[in-house]
Amino acid sequence: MNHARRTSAELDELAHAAQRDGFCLIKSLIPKSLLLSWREAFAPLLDAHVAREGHLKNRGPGRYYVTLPFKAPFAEPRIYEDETILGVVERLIGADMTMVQLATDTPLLGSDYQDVHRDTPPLFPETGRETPAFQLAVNFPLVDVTAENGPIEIARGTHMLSKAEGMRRLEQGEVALEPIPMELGDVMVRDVRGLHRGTPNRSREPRPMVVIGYSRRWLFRPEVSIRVPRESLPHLSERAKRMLRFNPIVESLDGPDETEVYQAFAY
Ligand SMILES: O=C(O)CCC(=O)C(=O)O
Repeated sequence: MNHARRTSAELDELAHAAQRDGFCLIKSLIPKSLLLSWREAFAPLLDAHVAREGHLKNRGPGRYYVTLPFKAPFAEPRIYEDETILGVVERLIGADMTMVQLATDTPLLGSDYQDVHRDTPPLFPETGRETPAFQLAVNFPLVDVTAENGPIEIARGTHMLSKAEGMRRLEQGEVALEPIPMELGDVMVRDVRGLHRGTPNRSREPRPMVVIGYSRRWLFRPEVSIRVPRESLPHLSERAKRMLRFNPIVESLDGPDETEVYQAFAY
């Protein structure tokens, strides 16, 4: 699966970049053919989501957060157990981390700039200081992300600052928001505390960005989960079962779609 298997030193370097900048980019990691099957399977899920709860507009106009079902093609160990991805993730949040989120962020034509935000509050707000990473987003797009279709913008290095200090540095021009273009197949490992925002998609095609959330072993995020079908359990590796251990096991993924519970997302 890995186009070129990364050495341990390369994984150290990627993890170091993420610790320094708040994110790192892994180029050409996932085969495009796999992502094209995701894109095809995702289109009807997006349509159904917009029809069902598009009026909520909780991510901003023309922008949708859609949870993916843990079944083919999305339940894909060649991605969520990819050795390069997990090598970086484990270096950042520990080997016994958990996988807790499988979803997408998609701006459409008509979307706008989001307010600059982080995806989580600090662990210890009363100290005014940040800690090592505890919550990561592994992001990869289902299309090429260009200047036109709404690249995420991130302010490098702000994950280790309080939000107030990060915003001050942005306002004073000491740091800047950088658009992050990505090609189909590229993967970003992102500390979700880095200040960032979504930008407008000015094209006619949706710009889906997958997010797989990984957390330190002691972190519980009630706003996200992966519903794991019981019938999939015998097919999961021991590592996958361990990574998924805090998620609900369900008898079926069918049934009425529930309104997305991950509504409050910006801190
Ligand atoms: O998908 C993106 O471009 C970023 C969206 C985002 O930051 C959010 O909705 O929290």
